[in-house]
Amino acid sequence: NTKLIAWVAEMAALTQPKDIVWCDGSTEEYDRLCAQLVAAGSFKKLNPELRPNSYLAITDPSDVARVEDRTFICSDVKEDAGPTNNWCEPAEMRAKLQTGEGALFKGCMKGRTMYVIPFSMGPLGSNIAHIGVELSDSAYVAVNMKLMTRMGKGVIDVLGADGEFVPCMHTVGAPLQEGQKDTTTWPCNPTVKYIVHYPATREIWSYGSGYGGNALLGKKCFALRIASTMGRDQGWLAEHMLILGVTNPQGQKFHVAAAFPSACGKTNFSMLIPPEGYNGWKVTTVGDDIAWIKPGADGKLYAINPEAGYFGVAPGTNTLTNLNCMNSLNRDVIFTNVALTDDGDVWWESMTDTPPAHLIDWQGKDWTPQIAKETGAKAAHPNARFTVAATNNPALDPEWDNPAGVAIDAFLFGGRRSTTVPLVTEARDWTEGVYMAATMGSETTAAAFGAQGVVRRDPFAMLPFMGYNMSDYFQHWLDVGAKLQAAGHKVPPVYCVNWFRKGADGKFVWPGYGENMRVLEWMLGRIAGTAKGAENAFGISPNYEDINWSGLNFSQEQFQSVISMDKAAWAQELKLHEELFSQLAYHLPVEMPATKAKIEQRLGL
Ligand code: SAT
Ligand code: MN
Repeated sequence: NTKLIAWVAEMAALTQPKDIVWCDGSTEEYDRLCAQLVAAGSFKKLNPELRPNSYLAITDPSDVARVEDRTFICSDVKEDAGPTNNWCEPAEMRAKLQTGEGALFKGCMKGRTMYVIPFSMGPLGSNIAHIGVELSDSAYVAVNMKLMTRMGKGVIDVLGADGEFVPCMHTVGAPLQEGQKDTTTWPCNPTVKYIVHYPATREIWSYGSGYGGNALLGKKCFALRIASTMGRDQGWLAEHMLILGVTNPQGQKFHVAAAFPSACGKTNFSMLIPPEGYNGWKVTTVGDDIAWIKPGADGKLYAINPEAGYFGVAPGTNTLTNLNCMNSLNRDVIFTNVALTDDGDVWWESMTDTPPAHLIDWQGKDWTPQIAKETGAKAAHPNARFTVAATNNPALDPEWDNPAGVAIDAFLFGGRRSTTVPLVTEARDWTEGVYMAATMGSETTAAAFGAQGVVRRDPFAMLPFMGYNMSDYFQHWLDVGAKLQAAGHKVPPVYCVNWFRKGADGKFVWPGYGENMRVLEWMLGRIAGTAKGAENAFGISPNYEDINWSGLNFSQEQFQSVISMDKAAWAQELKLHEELFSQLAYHLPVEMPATKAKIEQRLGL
């Protein structure tokens, strides 16, 4: 591919690495790079008897999460990035990163190896898939990309002589001078970080971080921010959604796509194990984080998981909250920022009821339950992660790698809200569904730098991942639905869910995890036309008797406290919708305020 060869040469001239390695994606290569990371002290090989073929990486304390305030959408005009994104004029950003005096990428890979990492987002050769090539000076990135994407030689073959790819430039931003050795096992730039996207030319430039979504550029940068702009131009959707298959005892299978903000349980939901009383039901995972969705010729919406692995939050994961995930993590895992046990295994908060008597915490310090009690020190960082190939998942859906994708039967949108938002509400139509998704709020988590537990509007769970103007994105969703309906097709129903309502005691009322199956069953019943519900101001919610309670003790009162709509709380909530709409006034679809007015009318406000 002449374009690829020329680009690699041009980037090598800019960044001046000491050598270049073209990744082939083989197991030999993976093992070699991991051994190299072990030798450099960046990886610790875990006890092969307890955790075969697995490693622990510990990052610099400054480099533990996505950096939203350092993330830029450099569209030609500011309005195209919209009010929810940081924007910078492309020429100005290019000067800063590439062309100006002291530009950050000039010589940024000195003393380091540049890895050429070709990857496919989606099954190789699928007409929904797209190819990217990441150039990175981090071996950690190369091995993570091997688990997270279809990476290596097969991609070069699909690319052919003149195939298109998204160029993804990445550096940890820590060049080494002649003869200088790394003084750290996690090279990064603790103070200067840029996560930059040029939607017009479909380029990604990431500087200074080696962590997760900042550095594994196939994930949020490509599969969401750049892909959302591709989807807008080409009539498809790039979404922050898990995709699951659910099969009922009659053998009928449905596919559900569900959007939740980072660290709100997408991985758990996608690997759900139906509870006691649900004999014959089965949930299978197509994807746990991102969905690319295209309308098919038959009017159905077909979704693929562009990724090939999971980069999930470790703390909180255990055999009760997510047994399939724990079983996925038995071997072949890269752990980042979890704690190390004395026998060379890993541990994180709530992995087991009783913590080990002694650990080395994620900052390399001694940790005991007593120290934790006294100082509040966490063994694992709250955003500690595992990287594992999807093929390790015992609940992997047989269709997960199908290039045609799976037909979506329902969309779910859910935030983390301790009050106000009901357990589940069905939108009366597509527009009401888009409204629900657009106005979604959620309490912030450790997945991004900044204050935690603060409610912010997170439309479609896409706030940190939108590649263009949020209002134009709402319009795009309305358009996709309108086009299907105009052609005589049905659109999938849309649901708003909230697993996170708390009681007066500050505890979650809804048991969540596997018990979410009950909500899922109600939705499937709605699709089949068998389940009942009651209209409220926001949409349609189940009555107590519309949910299958077999095997669970959940009283009518408890149910009321998670399903009820409090008028005063909703008057408050609608003010926040209004605030969002005034922020997004430019190009805001008229359907948004019109839907809000209907809700107010129904509430008698
Ligand atoms: O670091 S990531 O962006 O990959 C994780 C997340 O925020 O969902
Ligand atoms: Mn995510």
